[in-house]
Amino acid sequence: MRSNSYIVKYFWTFSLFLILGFGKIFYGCSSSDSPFQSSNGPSNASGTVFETPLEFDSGENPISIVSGDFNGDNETDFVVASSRKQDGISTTADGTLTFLKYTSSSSSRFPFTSNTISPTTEEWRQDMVSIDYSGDNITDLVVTNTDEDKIKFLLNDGSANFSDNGSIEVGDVPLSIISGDWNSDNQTDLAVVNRDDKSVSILQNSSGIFSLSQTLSVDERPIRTASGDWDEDSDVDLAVLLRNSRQIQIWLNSGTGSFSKQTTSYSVGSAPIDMITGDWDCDDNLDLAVSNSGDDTISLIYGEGNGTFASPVTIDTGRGPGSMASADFNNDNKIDFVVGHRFLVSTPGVSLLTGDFSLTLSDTSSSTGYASSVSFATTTEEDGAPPAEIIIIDADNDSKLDLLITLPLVKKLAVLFGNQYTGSLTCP
Ligand SMILES: [Ca+2]
Ligand SMILES: [Ca+2]
Ligand SMILES: [Ca+2]
Ligand SMILES: [Ca+2]
Repeated sequence: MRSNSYIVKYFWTFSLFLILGFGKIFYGCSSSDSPFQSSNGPSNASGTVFETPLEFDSGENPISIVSGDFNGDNETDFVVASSRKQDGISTTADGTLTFLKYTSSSSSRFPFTSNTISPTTEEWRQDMVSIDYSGDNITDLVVTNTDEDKIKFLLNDGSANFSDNGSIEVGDVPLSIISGDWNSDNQTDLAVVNRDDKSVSILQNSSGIFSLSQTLSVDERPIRTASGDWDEDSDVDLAVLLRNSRQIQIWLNSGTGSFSKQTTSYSVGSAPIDMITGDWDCDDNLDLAVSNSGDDTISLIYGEGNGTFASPVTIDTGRGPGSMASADFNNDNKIDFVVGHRFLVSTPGVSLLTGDFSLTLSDTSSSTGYASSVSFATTTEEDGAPPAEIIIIDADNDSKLDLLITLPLVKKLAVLFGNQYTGSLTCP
């Protein structure tokens, strides 16, 4: 299978550069996967809406980041997973976790101390969720073991010591995982997007033991799934984003965690990458948003509250949009978007894979409801760096929303403290 299909070679100032393990925002080698080409470098705007990035070492290829209280002190910590690592001109499985523990005695602007947790056996951990799957009120981890077509359970003893706690087979090349309570029994279940066998695995949790309850056949390569109660009947439904047909399929829940595909699907833009859910217009109906890397747009799909959605609204964003996150930065009860951008800067003989991120704020005077996006640097490195995942959180409790952005190419976690908007993470 697979690992070779992830290798794309770029020349950067005469040195061979290998980019891989980028499944979060990068898929395979078909022509439509080529990053956006540009002659302009990434944004170097820094220190305005957000403070200048602070950057912390986070393993060889940091992609996935999750939050949770992993040591029971009622403070939020973070875990970053390094999916794969460089080994000469190829890559190998890694799976190293960087645990960032909130440390009240720290005098750092970002008061977290880090330690590295190496896996027993190196694994390609492309994605991860933080959930209490065992029901002991301690936050555990579940990771995709992408090269072995499994997901793997890492049980937390309450002091952020994670032990291998079994695994379960899913489909071919599981690249992305989400959690939710599919059968409303107050136990956290899982859904796994399997890229290469065109399926989503539904896993139900019974007292910490998971079993495959359904496999959603989605006809072609899925990229993302998102969950929410689209029809407002008090059970959690799913949406599945398909890459080639640029469609979102809606799967409604019977109430027992059995999902059925709706006949209506929704079209998005070119080369969609990421999908998130939230209530963008704060009307209590959940909505969806998709980043379209091929045409530099975001598709907003507003829910009607009955399992159907309005025709997508397209808004422009910067070059090569990928991972997304949402919150209300400007406190107008409309949700705003932070989008990671990944693109190639090409000059004769040299191509540089780089990126930045943008903030798109709500603006009721605009026909789309949104103002033009504004781009910022992800890193203090002159060449910039493409984001993998973005978390919005108020990390320093000053009511201004901050960003955590994983930067695989420069092997850092960037922390950008907000210094302009006193925002809120969700609708009031
Ligand atoms: Ca429902
Ligand atoms: Ca809504
Ligand atoms: Ca807003
Ligand atoms: Ca803050």
